[in-house]
Amino acid sequence: MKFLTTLLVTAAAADAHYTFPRLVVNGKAEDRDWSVTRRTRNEQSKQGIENPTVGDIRCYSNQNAGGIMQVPAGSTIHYISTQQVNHPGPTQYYLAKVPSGQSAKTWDGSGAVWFKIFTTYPSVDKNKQQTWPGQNLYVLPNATIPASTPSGEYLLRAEHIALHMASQANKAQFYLSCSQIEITGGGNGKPGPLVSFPGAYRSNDPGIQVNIYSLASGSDYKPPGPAVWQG
Ligand SMILES: *[C@@H]1O[C@H](CO)[C@@H](O)[C@H](O)[C@H]1NC(C)=O
Ligand SMILES: [Cu+2]
Repeated sequence: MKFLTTLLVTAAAADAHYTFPRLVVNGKAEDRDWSVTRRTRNEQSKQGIENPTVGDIRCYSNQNAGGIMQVPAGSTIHYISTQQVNHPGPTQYYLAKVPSGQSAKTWDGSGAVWFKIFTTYPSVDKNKQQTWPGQNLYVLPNATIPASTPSGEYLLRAEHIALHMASQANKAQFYLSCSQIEITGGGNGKPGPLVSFPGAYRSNDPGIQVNIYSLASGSDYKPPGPAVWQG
């Protein structure tokens, strides 16, 4: 039995993929995994999504969460990962405001409702060695909820795109989670551009089908989706 366990652990470590079951707001994590973050379909398999045009690209969830986390506007957020985020690629965060009369506990996030608040670029040194923010950590990078985001309930979508094999079509891997939050103390900003999931990404977007090893500088990378809303 012990031998079998060792074998399984070794097999899992060989290509460790990940889920993001816990949102952290200003250093305080949600009470337990999947309490405000919607449980994802790959909870066991840890498999990424390879086709960014499928319905799962929105939240990858098979279940809504029971709670809603309060997030003061201007907060620092990140996610805890179940495994080391060992693949190269960007981390992006999006928000979608829950329509009035609906709840973050049940709303599906459909329509052109998502705006991007954060993305990352690699740094490339003079030996062409590339590093991405958060790479090899057990957390996703920190981002700020813009202080001018209007108060109210939102879905927060966190995404890490693994690009190590992405020079082939449909070989980028999308790892993601959505959390149910309520932004408090917000402002009068007009978030945008707004996009839908699926819809925002195509398989051959230059940030999705890309040979990252030929990037001359980090800013040559083109993150998929809309521009970041600056708040
Ligand atoms: C990210 O934010 C947390 C607080 O939520 C803080 O403890 C941590 O030091 C920050 N990490 C970095 C790399 O700034
Ligand atoms: Cu992998």
